[in-house]
Amino acid sequence: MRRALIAGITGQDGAYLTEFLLAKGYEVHGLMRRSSLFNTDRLDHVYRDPHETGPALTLHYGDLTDGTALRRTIEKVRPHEVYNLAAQSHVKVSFDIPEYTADVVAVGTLRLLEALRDYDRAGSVRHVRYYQAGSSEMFGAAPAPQSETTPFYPRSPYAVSKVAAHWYAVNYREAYGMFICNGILFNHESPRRGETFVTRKITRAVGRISEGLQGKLYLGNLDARRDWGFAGDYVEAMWLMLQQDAPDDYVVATGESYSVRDFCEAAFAEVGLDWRDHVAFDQRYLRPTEVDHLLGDASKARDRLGWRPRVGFDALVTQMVGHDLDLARQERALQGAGFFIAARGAALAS
Ligand code: NAP
Ligand code: F7E
Repeated sequence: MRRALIAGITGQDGAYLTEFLLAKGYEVHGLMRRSSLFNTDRLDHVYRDPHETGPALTLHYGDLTDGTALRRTIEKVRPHEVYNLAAQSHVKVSFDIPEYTADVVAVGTLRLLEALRDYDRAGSVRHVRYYQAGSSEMFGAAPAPQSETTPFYPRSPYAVSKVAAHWYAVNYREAYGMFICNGILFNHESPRRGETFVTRKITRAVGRISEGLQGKLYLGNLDARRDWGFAGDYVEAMWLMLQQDAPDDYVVATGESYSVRDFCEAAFAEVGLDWRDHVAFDQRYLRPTEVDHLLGDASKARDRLGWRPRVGFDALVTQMVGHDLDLARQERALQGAGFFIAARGAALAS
């Protein structure tokens, strides 16, 4: 049985990748941060009591800031594949906590690679395959469309840290012959997306406004354009990269871009509302440096991996709004039964 270790298993992509690997028969291990509240909501539906079914999914406490625990977990799990999805992944927040972002995203990747370098033995059964979660944010101000040959021009502490992680990964591949792939993934979304990323912030608001639970939706820059795909499609590309004969780097994207304004229009239209009646500007959501236009050219992934996105922009919006409308209806029912529902995250500018 193949064993995979996922750092960042509790995140959006971690949950989809776990489902994908379990369906392929993998034994999945995840690295999870200790939290004062449970943070496994995205995984609870795939978790099975090991006393009843055997250990298909096992969670281990760990943190990319703790190199000793990373080494110990790798020795214990003895993975065939390692997926590094762990990150402080919010671009705007990275301007508020740049040192922490660098410690997790850049140095955290280095810690994991160092642990693997010592564990890995090229040519032996130990030869581990490693996936690094790179980002289109690394292209930043580089003109669209962006491909594997586009030079990086990062525009945030998050993006600078991802560029460092990317080059650590390339260097360890070249220096030590390790099987390392960088995925350069453009924005990918889903009903499991964190609620402070713009797509989910919009679809949550569409649900709540249409159910009378929220007044306005406050946003920043509506002109930014993104290449938005579906997270469930993108985890397959991660896995495909690790199944090739040789390691390489790949852009993963849909090849279409839309503005934040386009997303608002489509999402409010799903419930028969005009976005202009409900969206207001708040400069708190602007970033010190913005990324204006990301549009990916994923020809290499298509030609070499046979990967294509299945879910397009319209279907993605429909799926996310449908999910968040159901959630808002549940909230309204709870409110009707006398439960207090807090407007989550309202005090945070992200
Ligand atoms: P996400 O939902 O924010 O998940 C991030 C994961 O990293 C969570 O499991 C989080 O744990 C974990 N994490 C954060 N800090 C950590 C630390 N110090 N040590 C260990 N784990 C830590 O992100 P995502 O959307 O799934 O994205 C997955 C990866 O792809 C990230 O590296 C992200 O930067 C990158 N990426 C994302 C996109 C996108 O559009 N989604 C595009 C390109 C690249 P908690 O649950 O405890 O917070
Ligand atoms: O912003 C604009 C904002 O936070 C998208 C991460 O997964 O994808 C993500 O980073 C755009 C930006 O994602 C609001 O200014 C307007 O131009 O949803 P976002 P992101 O910054 O593109 C990349 C590929 C990653 O790697 C990252 O980990 O939307 N925008 N108004 C807003 N954005 C937010 N969050 N909130 C607003 O109110």
